[in-house]
Amino acid sequence: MWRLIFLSGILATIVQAAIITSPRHGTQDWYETAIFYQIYPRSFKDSDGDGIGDIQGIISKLEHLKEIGVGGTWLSPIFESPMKDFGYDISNFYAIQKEYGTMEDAVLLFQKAKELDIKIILDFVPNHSSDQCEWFIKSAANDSVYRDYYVWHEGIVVDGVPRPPNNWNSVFYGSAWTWHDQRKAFYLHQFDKSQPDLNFRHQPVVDEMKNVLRFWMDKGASGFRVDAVNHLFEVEDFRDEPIDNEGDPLDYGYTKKDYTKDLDEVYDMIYQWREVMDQYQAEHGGETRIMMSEAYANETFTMKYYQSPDGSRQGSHMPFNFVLINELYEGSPASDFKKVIDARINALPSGRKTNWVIGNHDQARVGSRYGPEKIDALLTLVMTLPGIAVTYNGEEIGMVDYRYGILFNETVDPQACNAYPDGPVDDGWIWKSRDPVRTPFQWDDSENAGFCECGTNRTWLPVNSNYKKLNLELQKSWRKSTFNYYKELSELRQDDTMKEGGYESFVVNEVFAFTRTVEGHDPRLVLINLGDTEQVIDVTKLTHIFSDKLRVLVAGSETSHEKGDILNANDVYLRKYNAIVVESFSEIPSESSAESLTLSLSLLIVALPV
Ligand SMILES: *[C@@H]1O[C@H](CO)[C@@H](O)[C@H](O)[C@H]1NC(C)=O
Ligand SMILES: *[C@@H]1O[C@H](CO)[C@@H](O)[C@H](O)[C@H]1NC(C)=O
Ligand SMILES: *[C@@H]1O[C@H](CO)[C@@H](O)[C@H](O)[C@H]1NC(C)=O
Ligand SMILES: *[C@@H]1O[C@H](CO)[C@@H](O)[C@H](O)[C@H]1NC(C)=O
Ligand SMILES: CC(=O)N[C@H]1CO[C@H](CO)[C@@H](O)[C@@H]1O
Ligand SMILES: [Ca+2]
Ligand SMILES: [Ca+2]
Repeated sequence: MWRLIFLSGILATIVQAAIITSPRHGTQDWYETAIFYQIYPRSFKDSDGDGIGDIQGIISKLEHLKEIGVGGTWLSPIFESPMKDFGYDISNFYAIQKEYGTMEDAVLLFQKAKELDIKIILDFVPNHSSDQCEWFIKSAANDSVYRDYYVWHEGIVVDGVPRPPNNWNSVFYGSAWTWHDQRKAFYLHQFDKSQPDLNFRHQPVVDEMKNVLRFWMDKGASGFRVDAVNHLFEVEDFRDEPIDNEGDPLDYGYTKKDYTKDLDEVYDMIYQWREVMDQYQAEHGGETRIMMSEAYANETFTMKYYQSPDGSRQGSHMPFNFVLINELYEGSPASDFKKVIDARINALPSGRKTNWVIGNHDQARVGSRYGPEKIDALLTLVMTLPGIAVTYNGEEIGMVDYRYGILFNETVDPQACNAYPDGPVDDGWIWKSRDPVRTPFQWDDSENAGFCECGTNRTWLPVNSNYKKLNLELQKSWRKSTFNYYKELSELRQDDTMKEGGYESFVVNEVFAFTRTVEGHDPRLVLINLGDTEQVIDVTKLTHIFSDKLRVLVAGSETSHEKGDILNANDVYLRKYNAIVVESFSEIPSESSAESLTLSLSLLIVALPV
């Protein structure tokens, strides 16, 4: 009797101990271990045949997101807009663009996604509105309420003609100032001239934008991805910026962005928005509403988005980490991967997670930047490095840019069109254009790649002509496809080792390798051959934590290895661009925690003094 009670007491203790082996288990918030998926709504799925993707289209494909293990999806803007910059020019922050659907559709999307445990994050574009926004029209008319909603300047009069007040240029080429005849002043626009900058030095604008956040949280949004946030403030005295690159004085890169980007006031605004979201949370309950922030900025600046330097104010949950886009390239050696990735992980404030991004609607697709053969290698990094994984729609099937397939007269991106108002004088527009990365999602090999059944209506951008060979349906039918590999990686991420395990990295020739380890589980090793020659790795020379035999957990579509293969640790063969994840293998089964628990339990019971 006594002995029985004693034993069951031990049992309870051990079960608990087994759970505690993962130190931070249960303390991580939903977003910290999630896969985020960016949907570009215009190109995802068209439900009504007009050639433009829409909200009902997204609803019809939520199962796809579920299948690949997505926890949150962020949508590029779906708000009312004249579409000069495809939704990044918002004319009504409180309404849905008609061609995308209705407010009811949006609310339905939030609900349907929630049923599948997928959170919908909306794009929040605070820096500017459309010039067709009621606020701007009233501001231009010198309306007493809206007069200071935007950044106006009367300019400098030279020979009786007003000139822009300084040398600031727009990201999309040309002066950042445009004359407005009605207001008799210039307005500032860091992007297209149809996107006047809001004046965040004016309190009513600050209040209005906080209201926008609350409005969409009330509708059911789980958070926001904040667009172009480092452009929010400019110096108050509008001084000229120093010249950075002589050459075309209308080019964005002409000046050094000392007075128009990354100003200290930006962080304060981020912390204020976070307060709004935390307060909303406290009042309404539910899971954490999150803020993701976009800023192409260096490490020092990016870290300030997380929290104030003294840690007293919180900021963005997820400042995007663009190192795999901005600091590493097709030709980067494995040693650069180690250097850049380690630096980013080491720079994090304590307890915070980074995230890994390899594409979005502004950047060449990963397969086009690194080469199609390296898609699996890059996906492996995104999915197995410590932190949050971010996928841009189409990456999961390895879509590539349609760079030479779109003609100039079919090009719609203002970044390309503005720079070439007189037509294609050279082929520079081909590289300026972001259209090639925004072509419709390739679902299957039917007409328009299954994106729409639109008869004689054209799709808003041409479908990549490679869709018969590269589409989701086809990839589902091949065992070794990028899509199936993506799914394996997604499943691999689900356990404690990947969610919270430690990280240590190594470089051997052109192989980048790193461990993921957590107490009580077999150590894992990720091996990625970034080079174009085959490699043989002696893992025992890298670290002593692995046994002599390794078991393959996942193997990229380019490798000769198969899931379940047993390899000799001193002799791991990798073809060029191969990626695999392995773990220690021993004859005594110890791979699953349930088995190791039984094992340690029986050992303990044997050891009990009876
Ligand atoms: C073509 O688009 C129009 C709206 O622009 C829509 O009314 C029509 O149904 C579409 N045609 C097809 C075949 O879906
Ligand atoms: C706008 O209104 C203010 C206040 O009434 C006035 O001082 C200013 O001159 C007006 N500006 C224009 C361009 O009408
Ligand atoms: C980032 O840029 C700022 C300003 O140019 C500089 O002070 C800072 O040292 C830079 N940080 C890093 C990590 O390069
Ligand atoms: C673009 O120009 C080509 C000829 O260069 C023509 O065949 C095509 O119809 C044009 N497309 C549009 C959308 O105007
Ligand atoms: C990645 C991203 O969302 N980029 C956007 C930044 O902001 C400008 C202006 O709003 C857009 O044109 C970009 O698409
Ligand atoms: Ca449509
Ligand atoms: Ca601004």
